[in-house]
Amino acid sequence: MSLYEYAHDLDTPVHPVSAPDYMPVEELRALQLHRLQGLVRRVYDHVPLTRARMDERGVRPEHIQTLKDIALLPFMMKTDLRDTYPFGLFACPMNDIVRFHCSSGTTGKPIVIGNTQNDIRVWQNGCMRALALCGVRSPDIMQVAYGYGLFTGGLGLHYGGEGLGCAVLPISGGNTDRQLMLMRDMGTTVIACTPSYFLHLIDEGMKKGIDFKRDMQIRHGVFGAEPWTEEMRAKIESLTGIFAHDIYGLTEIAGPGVANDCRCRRGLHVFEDHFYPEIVDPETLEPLPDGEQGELVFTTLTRTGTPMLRYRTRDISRLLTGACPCGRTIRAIERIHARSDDMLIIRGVNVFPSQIEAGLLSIDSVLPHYQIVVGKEGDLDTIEIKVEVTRETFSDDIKTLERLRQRIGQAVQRIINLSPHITLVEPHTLPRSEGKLQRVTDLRNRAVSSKGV
Ligand code: DLL
Repeated sequence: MSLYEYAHDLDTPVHPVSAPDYMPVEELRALQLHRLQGLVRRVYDHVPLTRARMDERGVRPEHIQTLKDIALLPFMMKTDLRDTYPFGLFACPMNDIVRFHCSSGTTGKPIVIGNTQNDIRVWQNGCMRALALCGVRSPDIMQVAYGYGLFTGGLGLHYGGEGLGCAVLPISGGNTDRQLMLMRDMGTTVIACTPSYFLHLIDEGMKKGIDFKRDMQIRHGVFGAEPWTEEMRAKIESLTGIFAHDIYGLTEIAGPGVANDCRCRRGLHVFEDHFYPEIVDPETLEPLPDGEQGELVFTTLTRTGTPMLRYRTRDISRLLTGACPCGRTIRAIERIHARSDDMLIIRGVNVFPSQIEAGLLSIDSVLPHYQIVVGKEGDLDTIEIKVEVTRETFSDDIKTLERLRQRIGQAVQRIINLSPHITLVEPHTLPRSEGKLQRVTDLRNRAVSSKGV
């Protein structure tokens, strides 16, 4: 059976948890409005910051009469969580909180999210639906190699897998030798981790003579928490023969399980009966029509601990138009290529790391391990891309290597319109990560420009 045919067999029969994915659209909109009205009332009554902002605009909860009226409401941002650290945006008594999660902020203090029993159930529902969308089901053995702890990846996928009746192996991130040993000995069928960590597992496995296609039982990879490209997906699938799925989410909204791609791979379906999506123009903050690219904004329709009204994610996406052939009625977003704050401005040109990744991986002998270093020579910005190439390539003569360097440079230049300096390096020489990988170093401001866990 080809991977494609297999994929098309994935979610039949539909797991009962997926029923809301297929709700008639009118019913879904009515449910969303009902939930939005309840949410706005709760937040207005219990969160002083939002109440003050709504009062300033002359907006009261009863003004929310249609879903479009969401545009009357103020936005929330990471800085609001930081400014009211740790509990200022909580909308329930502390007695109702059963678990905290935190995510790193841009300054020293993390942001703190409180979950009630209800919120944990809503989140688990999102993760179960995400996994069901991937085709994960009992009796899958699911190795959760996302970090457990304040980061939401580990516990989120853990509860999702258990909810579906899978056998979960809660190994957390790191300890790569043990990951590989258990994966092989126990016959893991589903791996959940960042795509960059999975690449590291493949790499370390190869060093030990492990061939994923021959020696492992893995059929599904549930990859997310960092931007990755279709080119990276193709690389992972061809190296391992698994089906690589894209799972999206963020701590402020729940964690993983806010959206997930389906077998059609048009984009990621949002579990919008709980997490209401909008796309806004990041400059004017005006809502954009479906199909247009902008900043992704979420409203947590059903959360009660730290509910978010119009939370600005900084992630760039668009809401897809037209029906999805999989039959789901919940809308889908385009996969996240970038965060607006990951954009590099090099010699005045806007560059996203994912564009560079797409160019690099279009060349066969390039391995999916690279680092981007942005610097300055005099007044001029410079960009160097260090990239691993296969060992066989490295043993080629200098002329062949130089030709490869040029080909890679041209492939990237075609996409970003800048000519990068390409440095070819041997396999296993660039940094690896057990969680989110930082691939960009911007020496111009002496700071590393993407974030980690
Ligand atoms: O990364 C939650 C998560 C865990 C998602 C495991 C998926 C799997 P945070 O640490 O708060 O939460 O980071 C959220 O990570 O705003 C995106 O910029 C990025 N991100 C998450 N998933 C994806 C994805 C978790 N599939 C931030 N593609 C988000 C691209 C992603 N970026």
